[in-house]
Amino acid sequence: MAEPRGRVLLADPRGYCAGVDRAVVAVERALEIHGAPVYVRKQIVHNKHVVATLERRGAVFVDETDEVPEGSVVVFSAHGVSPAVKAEAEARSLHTIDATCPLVSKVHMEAKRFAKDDYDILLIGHRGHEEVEGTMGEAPAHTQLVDGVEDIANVQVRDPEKVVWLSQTTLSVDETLATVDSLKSRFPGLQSPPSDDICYATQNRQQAVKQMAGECDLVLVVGSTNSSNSVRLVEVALEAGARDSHLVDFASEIDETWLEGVGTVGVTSGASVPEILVSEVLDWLATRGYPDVETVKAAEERLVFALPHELKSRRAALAVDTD
Ligand code: 0CN
Ligand code: SF4
Repeated sequence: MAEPRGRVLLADPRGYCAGVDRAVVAVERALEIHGAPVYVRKQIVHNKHVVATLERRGAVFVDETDEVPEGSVVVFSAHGVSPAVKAEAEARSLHTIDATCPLVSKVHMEAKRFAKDDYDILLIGHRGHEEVEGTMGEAPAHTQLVDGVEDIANVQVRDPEKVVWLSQTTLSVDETLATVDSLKSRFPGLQSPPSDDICYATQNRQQAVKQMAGECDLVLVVGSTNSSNSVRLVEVALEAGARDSHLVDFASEIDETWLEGVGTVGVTSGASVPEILVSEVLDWLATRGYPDVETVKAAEERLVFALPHELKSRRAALAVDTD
């Protein structure tokens, strides 16, 4: 064992949220029920390890439904899909299992409702992110994307008293509030979403990082580079006072030089990250002089979502068959 060099602060909550757990279990159940291959449109969640593990079990990840053979089973990812994608899948007679997180679906419903009432919708989110593409697809003619304050000057609305902002679920809370403030200076009549679009999991993981960042010389965030909520945790850590912070997919990506002069290491993980990857980071740190782990708790999470209904009814049907 190495000479003691310091301690670890471990964020709680971290890792899997209810929507990710449901989406990953949905693919596993689909494989059990239908057998391989089960097609998945886009990464089921934005995590390299999760995708590689499901691939080994027989999941086939595709970019678009036109890559799925007619009549096959396809799972839609946790980030959601536009109505156009659902229509394409139907046209190809695909058996779809919709693993869209219910909290993403909630934002889709809001977009539909405000579009029906003929509002202009300003969707705050990251250009090109799958969730944003799905949400915008609900009401393309009514929705404009605001990807940071730089986009605000280009926004055009028809009636400044009939404008609402909505957002992607996995943004930085503080950055989004700043964007909303700037939008409100341009459109004082701007309305807010009926409830928070940034989900509980995103908020809680950011809160836990904020609580520990001021004490940390280094914050390691486990997560993939295309995972919006994971990348945000690095930014939040630095903004909240961590001296240094890095995103790693695996313990093997940690650079020994990051530990130079480091007494306290913060550790957390994004909402799409299995706990095994965090355990491996803690083991890696323990063998390098950081064996003591103290938890920093920001919230208690108990939310669990039921599986997509397509799986529930299939399982029910199978159970009846075997009776
Ligand atoms: O990492 P994720 O798959 O997705 P983003 O953070 O990039 O949105 O985490 C699950 C979130 C959802 C939906
Ligand atoms: Fe749902 Fe939030 Fe998890 Fe995304 S991060 S899957 S919105 S609970």
